[in-house]
This record gives sequence, C-alpha cells and structure tokens, in this order.
Amino acid sequence: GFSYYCTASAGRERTLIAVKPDGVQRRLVGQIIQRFEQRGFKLVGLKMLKAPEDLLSQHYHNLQKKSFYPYLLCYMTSGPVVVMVWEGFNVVQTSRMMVGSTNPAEAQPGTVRGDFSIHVSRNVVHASDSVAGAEREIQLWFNGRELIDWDCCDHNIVCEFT
Ligand code: IDP
Repeated sequence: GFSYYCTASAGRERTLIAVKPDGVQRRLVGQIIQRFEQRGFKLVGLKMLKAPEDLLSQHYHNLQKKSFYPYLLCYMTSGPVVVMVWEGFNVVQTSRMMVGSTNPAEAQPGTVRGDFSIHVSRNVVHASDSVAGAEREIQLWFNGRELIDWDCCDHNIVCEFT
C-alpha cells in the first residue's frame, strides 16, 4: 500500500518507458507521450536510438534463457526506439497499469497494449516492473546529464505533499 500524502521523495519515483520499434513505425510515439502527460507525470528524459544488442541483453538479462529471446532481440533491433524517463507519485505501478498486460490478448481496453496491439511479440511499449528494476534500467539507458531536474508548475496540484 501507499500513503495518501505524497512526500518529496515519493513524488520523485521514476520509471523507464520505451516505445518499441513497432510503436515508432506505427507513429504511436505522440499518443503514448500524451497519455503520461495527461495522467500528471513529469517527463525528465527522452531520446531516440537504435538500441545496441549489448544494451538489450542487459535490459532483458532475465529472459536470456527463454525460447523467444532471439526473436525478442530481432524485434528490438528492427528499428529505432524512443526511450523516456517519467517521474511522479507511484509512477512505476501506475504506468504498468496504463501499459497493460504483457500479452495484448489479456490487456484491458484503455491500456496502451489493449488499445494498440494484438500479439505478445509486438506489444508496442516497455514499462519497468518495479522501483528497483526502474533504477537499474534508467542507469542502463541514460547517463545522469541526460536526466533533467526541473519543477513542473502543477507538481503540488496533481499531488498533495506533506
Ligand atoms: P513486460 O514487457 O510486460 O515486462 P516480460 O515478461 O519482461 O514482460 O517480457 C519482455 C518482453 O518480451 C515483452 O514485452 C514482449 O515483447 C516479449 N515477450 C514476452 N513473452 C513473449 C512470448 O511468449 N513470445 C514473444 N515475445 C515475448
């Protein structure tokens, strides 16, 4: 559980969201960014790149023994990705809900995967699955200078700080 009030540190939770190559090809980047903006989260990092294989193997280190892993690497290197860091209260858990189940066949309508995808091998977005995982992934994809420390003018409107 989490408290109703938002402490300064709880308000600075961060997560890594990536638009995968199918999402970029299908021009979904804008719509995905819009969902996180309108929810009330703050964008603190953003870049486009062709992900190197060694970066992906670290990112997906827990999946290397899976039978689909070679296909996953092929998919993730098939074109550019747009990687973002979003910040705000409970952002890891909330963004997993916004993204929906890994398998789009099980993803609720209203989620990114539930609205834009049909098959697990082309599920449009990545979202970190824990606070610790998010910290690890953010360090993997971004260097410190690429993360912008800024105050959004509505930060104490979208969250009640103690
Ligand atoms: P997550 O992305 O929802 O956290 P993970 O289990 O960490 O889910 O899997 C990482 C990614 O690997 C998925 O988002 C999906 O792109 C791919 N993947 C997972 N399971 C399968 C599968 O059974 N076949 C093909 N690709 C899969």
